[in-house]
Amino acid sequence: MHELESLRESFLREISEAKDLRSLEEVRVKYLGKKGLITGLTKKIKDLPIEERRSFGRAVNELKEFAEEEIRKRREELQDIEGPSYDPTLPGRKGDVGNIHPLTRVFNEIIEIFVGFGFQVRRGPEIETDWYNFTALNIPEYHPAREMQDTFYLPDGRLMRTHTSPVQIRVMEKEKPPIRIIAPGRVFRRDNPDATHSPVFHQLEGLYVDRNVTFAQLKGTLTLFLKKFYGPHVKVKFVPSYFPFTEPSTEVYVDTGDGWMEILGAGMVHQNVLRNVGIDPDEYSGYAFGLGIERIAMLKYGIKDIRMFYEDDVRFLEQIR
Ligand code: FA5
Repeated sequence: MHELESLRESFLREISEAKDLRSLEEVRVKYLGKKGLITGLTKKIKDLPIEERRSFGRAVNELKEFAEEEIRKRREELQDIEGPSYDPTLPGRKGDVGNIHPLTRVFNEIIEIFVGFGFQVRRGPEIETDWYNFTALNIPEYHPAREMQDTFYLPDGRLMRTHTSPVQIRVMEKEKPPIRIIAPGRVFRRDNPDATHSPVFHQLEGLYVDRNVTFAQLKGTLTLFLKKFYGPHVKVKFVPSYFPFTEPSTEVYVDTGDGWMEILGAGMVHQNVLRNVGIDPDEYSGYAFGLGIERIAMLKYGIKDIRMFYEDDVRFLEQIR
């Protein structure tokens, strides 16, 4: 027992004399290491006569736990004095953070503006029937407009939608005017890829049907949208156009700085389309528009080639935040 007491004293003296972590570690090894002094005592327990084993064993274990705890406390003290073992003035390591895809970003911004105007978001399927994609939109089977929107067909005769306009039909079939919706989504065409065309691209449809909807409202809404999206100084022009499902029809161009770029088609919903969904054209009128999302994004960010959006090159993707 005397031995334990003097061991405890020398141990306490030595750890208080340890002035840095390294010399503390030496003390730890001296007492608690594999061949340490305290460790040595625990090995001796089994050689003692049976009546001494228990009390000696307990005392040694107590000393061992005490010593471990004292080492831990002293280590903390020394760590506080020495400071952290790394350099806290170095810049942190940055992990790679993901980024929202530019097309998603543009979609979100556009949706937010139109929701602010009172439009609600609706979605339709990417696989469509001939009826929704063409016939109900006043594009009968042998109409030349079908050639401009050639697409990919499934064996059962269904097709990949060529525009978001079929969502107009789906919504008007189900809902009663006033209808004020937008429909974002992916569309497909048998177009050869080039700098401004992709066989898979994105559109956002808009539809407003109510009593007394006018072309002036269409023009005002689209102009206000473009000012909110591109800024108040954007230059816009409305050019007469033709779509089988609107009459009259227009295409909207935006000044890119070197020339005009067509970004959307629009017009007053054709009376035949209203009849096809059981809405009385003598009571109601409507306007509709379809924005090309890629073109709108290209204009906003000065992107010269549409294929950049689909190549998943992070050097491109991380620039648009
Ligand atoms: C249509 O798709 C009509 N559904 C738009 C519409 C809706 C008119 C409602 C009237 C009422 P268009 O084929 O012009 O129209 O395409 C609309 C926009 O999609 C174009 O202005 C263009 O920005 C974009 N676009 C068309 N083809 C491609 C393509 N291959 N790649 C990328 N963008 C395209």
